[in-house]
Amino acid sequence: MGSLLRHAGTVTCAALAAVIIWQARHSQPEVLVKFRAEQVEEYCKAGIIGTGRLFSDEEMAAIRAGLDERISVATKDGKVRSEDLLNLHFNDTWLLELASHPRVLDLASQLLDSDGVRIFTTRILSKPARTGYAVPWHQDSNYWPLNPLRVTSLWLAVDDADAGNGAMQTINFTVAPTARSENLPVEQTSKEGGAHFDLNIRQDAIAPYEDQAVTLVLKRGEASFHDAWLPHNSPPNTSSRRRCAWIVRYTPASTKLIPGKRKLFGDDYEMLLVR
Ligand SMILES: O=C(O)CCC(=O)C(=O)O
Repeated sequence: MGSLLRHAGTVTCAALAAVIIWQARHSQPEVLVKFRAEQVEEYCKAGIIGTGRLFSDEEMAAIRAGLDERISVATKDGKVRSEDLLNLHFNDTWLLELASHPRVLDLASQLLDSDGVRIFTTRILSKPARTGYAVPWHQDSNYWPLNPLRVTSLWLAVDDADAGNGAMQTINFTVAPTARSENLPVEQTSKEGGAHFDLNIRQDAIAPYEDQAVTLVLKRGEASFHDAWLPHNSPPNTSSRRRCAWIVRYTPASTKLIPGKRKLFGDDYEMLLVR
């Protein structure tokens, strides 16, 4: 497994132990088809759960090739960064099928405790080697005008992800219980912008928890699901390795968009019912 580095400050024993426990709990040789009851319980407690291996090496080779192709087409003219490839599934059947993979929908359905599942958004967030951007501390809940605001996000590692190449870090609900249902104070860093992170948790609000952040070290083909309210970030990728993720947000069938709150989600925004 990759080495553990802390985003800021030194490695603490608690943080190191948290990562070791994370890795031990979430690695298994076979692909995961169903969460055990204790995994669902852990998700409810912590706001995040690892799937271990979600796709086989063979499946991942095809997924990676398909995503690489989309990245190269979408970034060809240099107008959009590979971190910001949002909602391509609306015009791409292959991506819609990937987002609707039955194994993933079964797992999302378990975590949402809902037979019916919608795709809310998809994103390819591929941090190129050396110049990959940092994602600031945020809660997704701040961005999403949904009622009820129940979302689980699949984060599939398309490349190995570790602290060296900008893996995601989380502050679990066990550490910051108020974050479970409240937005921590934010500062708006720029005007609202589609794929950009502009509602960052204020430094003074995140500081008390930062030394207990967990780095999600995942091998290609492994994944995690996180809750909409979970505080998370990721450092820049200054390494020589790319760090690419395929991210899909799922809601229960009953969740509705509240139109007019954010530009990206207009009256005609479609939350596709896929199960
Ligand atoms: O991939 C990352 O570094 C951040 C992803 C993220 O913010 C999210 O999935 O909500």
